[in-house]
Order: sequence, then C-alpha cells, then structure tokens
Amino acid sequence: MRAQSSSKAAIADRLAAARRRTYELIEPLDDEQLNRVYSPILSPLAWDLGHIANFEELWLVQAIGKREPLHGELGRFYDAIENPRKSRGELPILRDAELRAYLADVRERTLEVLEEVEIGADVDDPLLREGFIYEMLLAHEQQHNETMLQLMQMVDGYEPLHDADRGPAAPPAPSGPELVAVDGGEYEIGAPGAGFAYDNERPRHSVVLDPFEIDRSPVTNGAYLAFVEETDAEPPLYIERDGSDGWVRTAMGRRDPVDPAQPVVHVSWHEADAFARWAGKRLPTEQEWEAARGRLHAVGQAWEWTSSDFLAYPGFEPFPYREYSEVFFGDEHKVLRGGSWAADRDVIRPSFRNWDLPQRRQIFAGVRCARDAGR
Ligand code: AVJ
Ligand code: FE
Repeated sequence: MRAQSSSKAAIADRLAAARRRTYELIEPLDDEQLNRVYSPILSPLAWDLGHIANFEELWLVQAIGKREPLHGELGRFYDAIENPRKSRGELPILRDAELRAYLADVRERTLEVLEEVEIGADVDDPLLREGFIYEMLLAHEQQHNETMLQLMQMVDGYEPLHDADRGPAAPPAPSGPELVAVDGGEYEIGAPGAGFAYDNERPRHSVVLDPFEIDRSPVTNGAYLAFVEETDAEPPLYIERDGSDGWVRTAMGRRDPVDPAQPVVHVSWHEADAFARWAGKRLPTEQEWEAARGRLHAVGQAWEWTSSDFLAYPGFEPFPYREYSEVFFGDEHKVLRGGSWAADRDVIRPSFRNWDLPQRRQIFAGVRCARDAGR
C-alpha cells in the first residue's frame, strides 16, 4: 500500500490523480455513450460523473467550506438513495460541457477550501481530523471508477487507455498446497482506531474462530468452467460458448480467448456458493477471510464473496452519514472481501468490506473457498 501523507499538498496531488484516472476512463467515450442507459442496474456514466462532483461539493465545499451549492437543488438528483439506478437516465442531471464544467468548478472550490482548513491529528472536528473527509472523498471517487468500469464492460468497442483496465491478470502460480490451514482461536477483526477506514470497519473487536482451511488462490476460469460443464450451471457474465467446445470472453463487445489461469469474475453469490459446494468446500465467513489475510495469494484481482451478511460490528456508530453503510445492514446484502483488478490499491486493506445483493454479477466478484479443519 502507498504511504498516505496527509499534508495539504499531498492531498491535492492525490485528488488530482484520482480525477486524472476518472478522465482517462471516459476519454475513449463520446457524450452519447456517457448519457446512454446500458443497464437498469447501472447508472449512465454521466450520472456517476455528476455524482462524484456533487459528493465532493457536498462534503468538501458545502459542509467543510460553508459555501452555497453551485447549482441550487441539483444535488437531490445525485442522491444515490433517493434515485435508484434504473431511474437515473431520466433525471435532469448535468450533461456534456455543463457536466465537465461542474467537475472543474467544484474542484477549484475544493482546493480553495483546502487552503483554509486545519487537518492535523489533533483538530476537534472529526471530519477533518487526520484529513478523514479528504480520504473519504478519494475513496469515493475511486469506488465510482470501479462502478464505471463495470458499465464499460457493456460498451461495445470500448478501448481502455491502459491495458490493465481490460480485466483481471493471471497471477503467477503459487507454490505450496492448495489450502492454507488457519489455527482456531481469538482474532482481532476490523480497522484500528487511527487511520482512515469506513464506519462499517469499526470498532475493532475480537472473535473466536474454529480452525479452518482456506484456498491459497482464487478460483480460476478454468476451474469454474469445469464446474459449469459438469453441472450445466450458467457461465459467468461475459463468458459464452464459442460455437464449438470452448469459451470466449465477450466484455466490451469483444470475442477474446478466456485465460483459464485468471481468477474468475462476474459470478453471483449464489453461483459462488454452488461452486464451493461442488468443490466439497464452502464460502469463508468474512471473519475467517480477515483472519487468514496475509497468507492468501493474489488478493486484489477479484472481489471474493463470503458467506456473511452485511451486518454492523458490535458498537457500530454511523460516521459521517447513515447512508454509506447503516441503511444497507441486514440479511439482504452479502459481504465481499479483498478487492478487484479495477479497485484502487488504496481501497484494498484487510478490514475493507464491500457488499452487494447475492444475485448480482456485474461486479468483479469471484470465489475463494474454505472448509472446516480436519475434513
Ligand atoms: C461499497 C461499492 C457497495 O457503490 O454502493 C459509493 C460504494 N457508496 N457511493 C456502492 C459507494 C456511496 C458502495 N459499495
Ligand atoms: Fe457514491
């Protein structure tokens, strides 16, 4: 992980780098593609872009800088809770040149406000302490970059500027046995008290685990397609039969060979769970995943489904707003751990919790299996 400096100059540089990445992702696209609705479960890219700028305006300009919003009531169209993804194409959001101007105007004000604030470790305002709100904004833009890449899988002919944005890479094969044995006992789960983390990663607490084993490596396309062939399960999203007895990858409207050594992505929780059972194993709990972290090969290529519901840790307190985590707690969403090839390396930390509905396949999610020890 990159060392995170919280000097103002370092924050300004990191904000600029995140924005550069956002612009690079959309550079190959025209305004029609930015405005187009490709899927009811994903926002048009113009919405993500306006939402990135609006979230920045809301927190860094309005809340911290006490400025009035640039576009009056516009913010309510970028509220993710008020506006479900399927309705976002019809909203009177900013588009084209106006949208680009909004991103730039908000950023100008953000940098102006950054000059005025105190962000040290001992400031009173918890939003500013250790630069929390700036870290949150960076993570927010990076997470939306990943959401945008999910949509870009559906854009025919999309040519990413960087080859790394084409999909997961096949990691070098690990040495050693297929499963890693993890001792039973007490483990500390969650983010430490200092340093940036989302509210759902706190408070740190201990759990007692039975001994278990967990796959050293994520499940590959090759292993997953063997399961598909044997059980007649659906192939992952964007993998299809090639007309004879092989498979092709169809993301971005292409017909690319499937690399059997790459971690499988675009499988739902139900499919991940079925795969694990077929393999004589089960999904790990998120606590097991975190306890085994550091012993696992190729974390950060594909999100890894866990068997855990997205629940509050004991003593959870919402911060800085209930709609980041708290409104999603319950048995509807399943937790994913690790990170994907499309996630910023800053987002990938041992305590980070991602979540989605168990039927979803648009995210870059795969599988790593576990089993009870002594089986
Ligand atoms: C943590 C990826 C589930 O996209 O809904 C972005 C991240 N929260 N803006 C989501 C998020 C607010 C969130 N996930
Ligand atoms: Fe958001």
